[in-house]
Amino acid sequence: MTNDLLMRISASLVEGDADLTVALVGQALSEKVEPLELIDRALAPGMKQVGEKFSCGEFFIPNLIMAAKGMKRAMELIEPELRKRQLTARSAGVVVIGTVKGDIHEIGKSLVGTMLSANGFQVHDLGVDVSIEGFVHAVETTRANLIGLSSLLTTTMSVQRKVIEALIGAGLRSRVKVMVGGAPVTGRWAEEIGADGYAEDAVGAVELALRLSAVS
Ligand code: B1M
Repeated sequence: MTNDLLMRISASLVEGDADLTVALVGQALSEKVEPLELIDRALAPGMKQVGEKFSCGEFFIPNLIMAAKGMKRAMELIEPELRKRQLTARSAGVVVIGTVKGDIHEIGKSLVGTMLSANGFQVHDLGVDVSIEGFVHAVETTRANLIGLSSLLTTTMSVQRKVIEALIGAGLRSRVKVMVGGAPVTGRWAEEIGADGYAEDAVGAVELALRLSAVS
């Protein structure tokens, strides 16, 4: 039953039927399906499929927009459930997070932010298309010990490097650990640009943030 429901959620996302996605996600939550399972086994695979269809020319921008709308509305239902499962009451650290300049993909970044806050981090989410100066300013004005840079486009990955260079220039690099992520980002890239770590997904991002906070 759960498998069938998860497949229907995924399919509704791919078809761009946001109302159906929301209804099915609501049903799954009321049937006590774990929110992370919903993301990992239904929503994320659905979005991946949308991306693949876009890549091969079967889907166009409106399909991406409709799928993103379904995903965002589904996340509005799931986020309170994730927060309810907050694992720790103590503050694990302070994180500034955002999607870099030139990039407006927000879903993955927001999911990482939500998961971090559900795990005890105080999160300052700067949004999308965040300027280099915006990141530097946020580190200056918060007590952030971590900064998270999300990038979904090959063309905006270089901005992650520029933010790190700007942090060095502002004398802030030793104060914050830098984590990077997003579909085209790899561990090798993180190493190349001098970041402190890379995470493939939101669960990995929490593990990484906890590890980096422990040594900062
Ligand atoms: Co765009 N897009 N998009 N898009 N889009 C991709 C990323 C793409 C892979 C699709 C494809 O071609 N297969 C492709 C990028 C190719 C590349 O450069 N390598 C692409 C493109 C080309 C574009 C445009 C250039 C299209 C155009 O206009 N011609 C354009 C760019 C706009 C811009 O940013 N300037 C564009 C626009 C859009 C929409 C606005 C229509 C929409 C976004 C809407 C929104 O966010 N509000 C959109 C969407 C929806 C996608 C896909 C289909 C889905 C992205 C998503 O939300 N995934 C995407 C295809 C794909 O990724 N397979 C695609 C679900 C989300 C949960 O996963 O974001 O990967 P994700 O986040 C994960 C991990 O990456 C990781 O954890 C998250 C949770 O598990 N993670 C981190 C993310 N950030 C992290 C930070 C961390 C750690 C982990 O630490 C700090």
